[in-house]
Amino acid sequence: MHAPSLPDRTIDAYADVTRSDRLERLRSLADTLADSRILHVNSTATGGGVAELLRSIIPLCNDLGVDTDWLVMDADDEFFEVTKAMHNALQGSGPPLTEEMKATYRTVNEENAIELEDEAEYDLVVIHDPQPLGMLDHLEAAMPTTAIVWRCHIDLTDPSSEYLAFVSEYTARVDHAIFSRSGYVGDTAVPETSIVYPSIDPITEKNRALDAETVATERNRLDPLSFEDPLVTQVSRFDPWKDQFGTLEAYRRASADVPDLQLALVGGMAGDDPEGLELYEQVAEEAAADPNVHVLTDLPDSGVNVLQRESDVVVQKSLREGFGLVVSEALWKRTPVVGSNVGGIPLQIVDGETGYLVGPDDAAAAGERVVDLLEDDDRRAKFGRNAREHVRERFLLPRQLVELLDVLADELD
Ligand code: UPG
Repeated sequence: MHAPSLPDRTIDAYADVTRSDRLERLRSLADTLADSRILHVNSTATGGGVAELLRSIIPLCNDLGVDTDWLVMDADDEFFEVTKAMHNALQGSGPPLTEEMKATYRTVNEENAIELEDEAEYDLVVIHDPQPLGMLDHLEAAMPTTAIVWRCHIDLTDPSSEYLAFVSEYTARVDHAIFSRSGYVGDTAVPETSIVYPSIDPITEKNRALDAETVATERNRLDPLSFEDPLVTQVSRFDPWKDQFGTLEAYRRASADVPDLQLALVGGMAGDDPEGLELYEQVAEEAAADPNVHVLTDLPDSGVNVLQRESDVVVQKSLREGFGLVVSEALWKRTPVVGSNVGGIPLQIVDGETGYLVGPDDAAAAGERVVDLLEDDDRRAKFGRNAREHVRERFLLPRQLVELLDVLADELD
């Protein structure tokens, strides 16, 4: 296990974007937890939504006086191939689950859990996603008084029953499980559950307002992409559920009406996702023939910020999506989003008000909605204003933190 380095955060920095009663509630919950030691465990320090959330939540909890650590599992590709299969199968399709895969999963989890024995005693451990759940086998014996909360970030609308049964062997033994939507609990064996929507952090380099000089620098760096011509962007890990091929199809449909349209497909590789490189290569190959399609990897957060801010429309054509931080990231920057009506996306896109929802298999409809928005500057501006307010109230970090600390305080009561 290793501890990622973290930025500084102070709760005062959120005063401008948070109702005062919410801030007071946060401080009072933090007081309740002041004598507790809390640990969050996940499987990657970089890339992807879970790392994005923890990078803000952990320092903010500490600023509030709640002693909170974050440790990331150490594992090799063999383990991550098993857990990526698990992730895919829990979202809807994956290979058969073999005894060998289960053995790899258990061994790596045990090795990581043993390392925890040398760490200080925790009152509560939050396990993020299925990868570290197997640590329970060891933790139950080594830390018998520690409360365990499972935080599930994935879309469990239609999971493979074989994998769900395997994961349920563990989830049945945690004290509490948190899901991102009520529809995800389904047949998962869990003692008690809460629903907490994820959130974006408005003060990070990715989401904060940028001065004109930074915008100009990032725009130059993105050359030959032009900000003078219409631009559609999707920001996603290279993962089959993000459906970059569907986004390409939607772009082609839209280009028939808007010939100078450009598409930016921005993606990164998460440390726990061995599929990413292969998918990136397939997407890049398919995009290579069209000079108006730009497949961009490893952009700095300020570059992602500029693209989400300066694109005319953002697309999120996922086939499954636990929540989809990228949707709120774009909406917060007043950019309307055309997204699939799956998982957490419809919580964020109010159809006809902050963007448009389309069926996950309907790339043509996505393309048509992009055209509708590109052809109407006033509608884009109006949706952008609505989008900012929608996210301000519902999907910023202080709201999520209140709900998370509420669950943790209950468990430690
Ligand atoms: N990102 C980058 N650069 C890239 C690609 C992605 O910075 O090139 C960031 C992106 O800005 C966002 C994060 O990575 O902050 C991706 O988060 P998200 O859109 O939420 O997707 P996942 O990585 O798939 O995150 C998982 C779930 C998702 C959920 C999230 C938190 O799949 O649905 O919102 O966990 O619960």
